[in-house]
Amino acid sequence: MNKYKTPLNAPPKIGIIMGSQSDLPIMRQAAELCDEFGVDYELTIVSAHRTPERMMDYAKTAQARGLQVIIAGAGGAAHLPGMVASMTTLPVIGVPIHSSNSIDGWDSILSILQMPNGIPVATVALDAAKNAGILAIRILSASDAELSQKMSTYNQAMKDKVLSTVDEVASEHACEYRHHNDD
Ligand code: C2R
Repeated sequence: MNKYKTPLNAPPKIGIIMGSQSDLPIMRQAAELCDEFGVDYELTIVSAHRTPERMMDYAKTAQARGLQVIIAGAGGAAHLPGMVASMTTLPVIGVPIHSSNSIDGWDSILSILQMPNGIPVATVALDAAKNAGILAIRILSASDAELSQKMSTYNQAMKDKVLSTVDEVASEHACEYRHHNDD
């Protein structure tokens, strides 16, 4: 029994952790993205500062429990992603959170981004848990053709959506430019 696992049907490939329950409204977006792609994940609260032993145990057992990528969100003095990365060889994606104790978000960004050489944390934009989810799926897609195909479909849908707005805007505002691949 995986003690960090939320009730799911398969062993999770993506671990989503955050320093506090207050991060959940943002971090939930990574979980929703995994749901959209049908990739199992586990989601829980782990804090380097407040639950250091739990953080160490989580990071050290992550790979053996079947995880392939970890997404870690934290705000303010955001040590969680870097500390987790220091205790596993799995790729760690950090989500800086604009939390209530964050001055303006830069503190969270820089504490996750400015890692010393040797222990990288792939840092997404402030509160960009959705992009963290996309990046995690892309990492898995490198060795999963079906998932890679789903990512292509996802990108095509995004492109189609943007191009439909081009037509909408063109009906009200003249523009000479049209790319030959737009149709
Ligand atoms: P509370 O809302 O619980 O006071 O937390 C959390 O990620 C949250 O954004 C405020 C903020 O503190 C952050 N926190 C960290 C860590 N643990 C909690 N940055 C850590 O270990 O890095």
